[in-house]
Amino acid sequence: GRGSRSTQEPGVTVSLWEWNWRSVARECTDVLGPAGYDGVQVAPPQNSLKRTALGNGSDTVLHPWWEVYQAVSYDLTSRMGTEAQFKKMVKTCRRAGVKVYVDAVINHTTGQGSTSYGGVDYTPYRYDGLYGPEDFHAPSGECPSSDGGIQDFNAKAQVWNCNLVGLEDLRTGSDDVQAEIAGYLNKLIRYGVSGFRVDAAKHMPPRDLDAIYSRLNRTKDGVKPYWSLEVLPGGPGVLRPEAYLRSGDVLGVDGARQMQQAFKSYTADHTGSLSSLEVFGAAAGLTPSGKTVSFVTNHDSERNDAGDYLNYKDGATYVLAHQWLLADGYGSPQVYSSFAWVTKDDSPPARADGRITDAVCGQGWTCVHRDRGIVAMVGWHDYVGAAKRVNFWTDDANVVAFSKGNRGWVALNNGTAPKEVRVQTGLPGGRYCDVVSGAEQAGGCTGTVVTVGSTGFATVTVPAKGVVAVTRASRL
Ligand code: AAO
Repeated sequence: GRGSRSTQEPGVTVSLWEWNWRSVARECTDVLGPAGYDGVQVAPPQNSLKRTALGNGSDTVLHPWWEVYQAVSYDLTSRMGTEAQFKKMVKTCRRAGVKVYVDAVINHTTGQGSTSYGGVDYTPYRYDGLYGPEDFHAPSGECPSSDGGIQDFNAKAQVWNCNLVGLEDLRTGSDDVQAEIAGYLNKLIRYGVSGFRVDAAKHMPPRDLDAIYSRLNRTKDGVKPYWSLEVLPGGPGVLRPEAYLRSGDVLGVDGARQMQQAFKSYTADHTGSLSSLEVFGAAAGLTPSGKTVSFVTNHDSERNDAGDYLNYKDGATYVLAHQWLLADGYGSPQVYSSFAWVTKDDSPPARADGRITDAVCGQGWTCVHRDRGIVAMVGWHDYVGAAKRVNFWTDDANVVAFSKGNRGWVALNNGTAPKEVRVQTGLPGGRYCDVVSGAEQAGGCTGTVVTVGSTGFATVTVPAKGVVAVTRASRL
C-alpha cells in the first residue's frame, strides 16, 4: 500500500472538467488563486480517440465528451490543447498557488476507431511503439468471460482482467506496461503536476496500483503525488472502495448520493431533509474523511439517468450543496464546474474538429466555481481548518447551524422561505460580518451583521436557499 510515504492532502480543489488548457491557465491566475482554491483537477490530457463518423442507432454526437477516456498514446495532444499548452498551464497555475491534478486513464486504451487527436493511427490492440497484443488481458487469454468484456461486475477476475465497456484492458501486472504508465505519469510530474485521479481504478488490483505508484517520482513540492482512486461502490468486499484504502484515497460517490437525498428528496416526515446531514461522513457509513475526495457531483454522476445526484440544473440547491460540503468539511471537497448539456453524450463547446474552445462563463460553461457564495465558503473552510463541528442545531427540517470549534459559525437554509433562528454560535460576544452576503469595508460590513451576545447566542435570519457564515476574523 501507499503506507506511510509522505504525501499531501489536496485541500479544496475544483474540477474544471474538459476546460481547455488555455482557459484553465487563465482561470488559475484570474480566479482560482485569488479565491483560495488549493488545486484544480483537469480532464485526461493524453492523446485519445477522435471519431470520424457517427456510430449506429441513435448516435447523434460526433465528438461526445467521452472520447478523452479512450487513450491512444501518452503524447499530450488532446481535445484540450497541445503538450506545450498543457505545460504552460501547469506552470501558470503553480505560479498562482494552484496545484494541478490529472485524470489518469491508465487501465485501458481505446475501444473503437483508428484515428486520434494526436494524429497517431492504430488498430485493435496495436499501438505502434507503445503497446501490442501481449500487453492486453483479452488477447493474452487472461479474461475469463465469453466475449472479452466485463459481463459480471461482481466477479473479480472479470472486473480486473476483462474489457470495461469494450475498452482494451491493459495487463497492468506486467513490468513493461507498468514502465509505460509510470513513464507517462512521471512526465506529468516533471511538468509540475501534483497528483492523479486514477480512472477506473476498480478495474486494476490494488497490487498493480501499488507497483505503479512505487515507480512514481516526487512532485516539484518534494512529496509523493496525491493518488485518488475511482472505485465506485457496488460488488463484493474485494472490489469495494474500502478494499483500496491501503493503496490510496478514494472518490466519495456515496457521500454525493447522501447529499442529493438530503437536499432534494424532502419528504413530509423529514427523512430526506437537510437535518439528516447531522450525521454525515464515517458515522454515516462513508469512507474516512482523511481518505476521501468529497464532491456534490462529477462528470459521470451529473448524467446519472435515475437522478441520484445533484447537478448544475438544480440551480440554487446545487450551489447550496457545495456550500454545505465546504462548511461541513468532510473529505477533501472538490467543486465541480463544467459545461451545460442537453443530451448525455453532448460535446463541450468545440470546433467542428472536436477541439474544445475557450471557456466563456454563461456561454455553455456553468462557472459555478465562481459563484460568490461558494467562493466565500472556500475562504471560510480554509479559515476554520480542521476544527471540530460543535453546537449543531436544526429545526428538524431544512435549516441547520453549527460552529467549527471556536473559529467560525454557519447556518444553511434549504427551505424556500427565510427562517429566523436563535442559536449558540460558540463565538465571543460582538458584531460579525457575514462573509457570504458581504465583506468588511472600512471597518463596516457591506452585508448582514450577526450580533453575538455575551453568552454566545445570536438571533439570525437565514435567507431562503441561503447561507450566513462568520469567523473570528470577520468580527467588526
Ligand atoms: C464509450 C461508449 C460505449 C463504448 C465505449 C468503447 O459509451 O458504448 O462501448 O465507449 O468504445 C466514459 C463513458 C463511457 C464511454 C467511456 C469511453 O462513461 O460511456 O464508453 O468513457 O469513452 C463503471 C466503472 C467506472 C466507470 C463507470 C462509467 O467501474 O470506472 O463504469 N467510470 C470511469 C469514468 C467514465 C469513463 C470510464 C471510467 C472509462 O469516470 O467517465 O467512461 O474510462 C456500478 C458498478 C461500477 C460501474 C457503475 C456504472 O456502480 O459498481 O463499477 O462503474 O455501475 O456502470 C450505486 C450502485 C453501484 C453503481 C453506482 C454508480 O452505488 O450500488 O453498483 O451506483 O452508478
